[in-house]
Formats: sequence, structure tokens, C-alpha cells
Amino acid sequence: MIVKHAEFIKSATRPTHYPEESLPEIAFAGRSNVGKSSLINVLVNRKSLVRTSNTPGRTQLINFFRINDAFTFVDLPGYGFAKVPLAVKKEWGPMMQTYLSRRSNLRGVVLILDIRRIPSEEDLQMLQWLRACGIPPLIVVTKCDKLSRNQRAKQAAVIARQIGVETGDLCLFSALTREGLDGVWGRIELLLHEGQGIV
Ligand SMILES: Nc1nc2c(ncn2[C@@H]2O[C@H](COP(=O)(O)OP(=O)(O)O)[C@@H](O)[C@H]2O)c(=O)[nH]1
Ligand SMILES: [Mg+2]
Repeated sequence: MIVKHAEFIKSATRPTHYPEESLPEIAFAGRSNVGKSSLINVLVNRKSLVRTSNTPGRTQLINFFRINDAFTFVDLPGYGFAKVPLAVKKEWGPMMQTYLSRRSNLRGVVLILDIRRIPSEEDLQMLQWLRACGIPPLIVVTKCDKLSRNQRAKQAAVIARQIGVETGDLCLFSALTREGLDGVWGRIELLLHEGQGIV
């Protein structure tokens, strides 16, 4: 995929504020700090279309970006960060469920996992919602530069078992080395064109 144009459209918390559903959409989900923004920036080949940081933000917004005037990328609020206020945490579930269940142009959700961690309860919750809504998940396991080849294979097997998919269904990726980039794009293109993913 050659990205010629990528622009921020708007932020929203509720459906009345979402942009119209005219273009096919791919959303990105994952725990805070997992590397979600970094993945999106590498995919669109922009240094900072999406803000990255070490300290997760407190506001929980759904951010919409238009890519090549052809489809939309959505940066969903990160979850699982201990320091986020409880009131903000409580909004996450309903906001996610509303978005996932109502967004008719949503073709797939990229769930980003850290190669070094066991998937969390929220990761599993997200997968369950996706399966329940019939939305194809695409699992990207990121930060793989942090591990040796051997360790990667071991961790990928652990993660795959935990979430109930085949190791081959996982896309291993690194925003640092851009390893796995073509594989991720290939699967996103399939989702955009055919709505295919692993369920
Ligand atoms: N080594 C390494 N660091 C990464 C990678 N992806 C993200 N990071 C770092 O992880 C931190 C959180 O990344 P960010 O994209 O802001 O995560 P987000 O909260 O999920 O959007 C930042 O310091 C990034 O530089 C990766 O593939 N490899
Ligand atoms: Mg982010």
C-alpha cells in the first residue's frame, strides 16, 4: 500500500460525533503504551500523524484519520493503564461496545499485543466483543525487536495459545525496525477489500 495522503479528521466519544460511514474503516485497539500509535504512524509512513508517548493520555477519545481518501483508520482509546482515573476507566467498556456494535463501515479491528506480555483480561475482552459482533480481528504482536528470534517464536506460541488462534495468524511487527510491515498491510488490504480476517 502506498499512502499518499493521511489526515486527522476528528475525535469523538459518541456516535453522533463520529464522521459519516461512507468509507471502509479499520480500527486499532490495545492496552496503553503497547505501541498502537507507533504502528499507525509506520503504516502511513508519517512520523507523527498519531501522537506517541511514554505517559498515556487521560482523555479517552476515538480518533479518526482519512487515508488516501479511500478508507479510515481509527485510533481507539488505550486500556489497562493503572494511573488512569477510575471514572475514565469505567467509560472505556461502554464506549468500545457502542463503537464496535454500531459502526456499519467497520471492516476489521487490529488488536495490538506486546510480544513480551501475556494478553490481559482487557485484551481477551476485546477479542470476545469482536467475535460477538462478527468483526474480524487482526492480531499484531509488536515490539518484536525486543526479543531474540528464539524468544519471539516461544512468546508467539504462548500468545497464540492464550487467545485461541494459530501462531501463523499472528503478525509479528516492530515499529523500530519496520519488520512485518508488508505483512500487516497485506492483511489490512484483505480486510478492506474482502472483509477477511481470523475469527
Ligand atoms: N522497541 C520498540 N519500542 C516501541 C515499538 N512501538 C512502540 N514503541 C515505544 O513504546 C512506547 C509507546 O508507544 P505508543 O505508540 O505511544 O503506544 P500507544 O500508547 O499504544 O499508542 C513509545 O515509547 C514507543 O517509542 C516497537 O516496535 N519497538
Ligand atoms: Mg497512542
